Amino acid sequence: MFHKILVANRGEIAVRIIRACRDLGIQTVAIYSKADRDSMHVRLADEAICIGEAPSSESYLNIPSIISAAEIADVEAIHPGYGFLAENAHFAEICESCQIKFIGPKPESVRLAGDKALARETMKKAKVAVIPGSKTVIKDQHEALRVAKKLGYPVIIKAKMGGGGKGMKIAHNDGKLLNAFLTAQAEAEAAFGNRDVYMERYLNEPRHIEVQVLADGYGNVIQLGSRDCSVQRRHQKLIEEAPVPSLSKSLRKKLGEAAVRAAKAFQYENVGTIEFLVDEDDRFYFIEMNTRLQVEHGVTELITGIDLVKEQLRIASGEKLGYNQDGVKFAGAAIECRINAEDPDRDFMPNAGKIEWLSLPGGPNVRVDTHVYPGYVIPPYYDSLLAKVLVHGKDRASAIHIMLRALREMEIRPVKTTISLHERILNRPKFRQGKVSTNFIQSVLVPPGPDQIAMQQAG
Ligand code: MV4
Repeated sequence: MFHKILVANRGEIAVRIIRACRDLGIQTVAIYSKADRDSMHVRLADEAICIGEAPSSESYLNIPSIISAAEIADVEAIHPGYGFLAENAHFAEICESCQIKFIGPKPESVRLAGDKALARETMKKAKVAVIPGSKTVIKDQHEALRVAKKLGYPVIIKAKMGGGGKGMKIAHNDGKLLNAFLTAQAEAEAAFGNRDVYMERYLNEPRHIEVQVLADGYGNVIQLGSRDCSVQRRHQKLIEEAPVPSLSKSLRKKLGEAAVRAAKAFQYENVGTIEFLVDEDDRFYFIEMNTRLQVEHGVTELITGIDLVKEQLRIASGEKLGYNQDGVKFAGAAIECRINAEDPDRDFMPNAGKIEWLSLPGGPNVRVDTHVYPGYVIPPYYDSLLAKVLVHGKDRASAIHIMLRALREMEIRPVKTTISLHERILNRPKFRQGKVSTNFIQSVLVPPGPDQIAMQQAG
């Protein structure tokens, strides 16, 4: 096992990784930007190195600075967390070339999963269903028309190097296709530096279901059940839960088996997630593989009792999986609510500033993963996630009640947060029935008022 690792991240996930390391007796080195000087992860780590100015490009995305910090602190490995460089194959390669273990998959797996068009072809070979679509990249508008005609409308155009919904464009007919195609190419170029796009038939009202996989360096691959991430706004997940409710036993089994086949096809190592869409007829399709620990990993931990960050560290240090598939037992239901510093009544406008009052929920079956504390000043430079509230109940109905109790206990003043939105969602009959699609959130959100529309129009 490692003696000392560098945590190349910030916020709640940096705290989460430091805690797992401390449990395993591993020394930790935090990196931080000047804006994060007073952050919790800096206080909790054994050592901390300031690596640059507040903007991510000058700090948490600055590969030379991070590698220099790792060399100075003489660490054996780097944990990238999620976001930032967690799925950057180039960074993983640089770590390996500097004899620093990247705590995650091999760079080639990151690269293979990162090319969404190539990933589809890899899945077909592994007999994992993909959504009917183009065999490769769509080279021009004439080909786009041909492929769309063959698929049938509506179609969705996606960036080859995209993910998480960025650069996706939906077209409902030939008239809309050209603009969607050209816009998707332009957005892909701007966001990913690669304009290549591919096309799929668009699934209306799908459920967004993902399966957690765990793979060691000796070919052992297991799956740790499913998570439902359908409650999301503009591809930002708000609520996640495990297991997925209202799934038949056979569909649950088929999803798990498909996820293991997919991980093997990517020659995967470490913790990863296979994302599927499930249509109204319970047919499921692979859409992406995430080669990182996810924000929502905690709900899987709560129903399996497996600490995924510790498993990452064990696998990266060369250990075999501590479990086989039969050894994984599932118990109860878990739900996570993401508490963001955003105002749901003002179109999720982010708000930064000082936390003057903070009361966090607690008690039986409640877990809060957070980096905030009374007096903490929320910086405006990074994502708006303040805390994750996770609960575990004997079943889904109990988990919902425990979550409502926890949210009622929670107060962060004067910051506007998503706490009240979560209470609204959890009280919706459709959510309680346990079968919401990715369109559900629209029915909960407050439509923007005339002043907001005016503000948006004013830009
Ligand atoms: C789709 C889809 C419907 N049809 N693909 C891709 C990125 C992933 N995170 C979500 N993605 C989707 N891909 C096909 N062929 C629906 C989604 C999707 C979604 C799309 C638009 C708006 C919100 C969404 C939320 C979850 C899934």
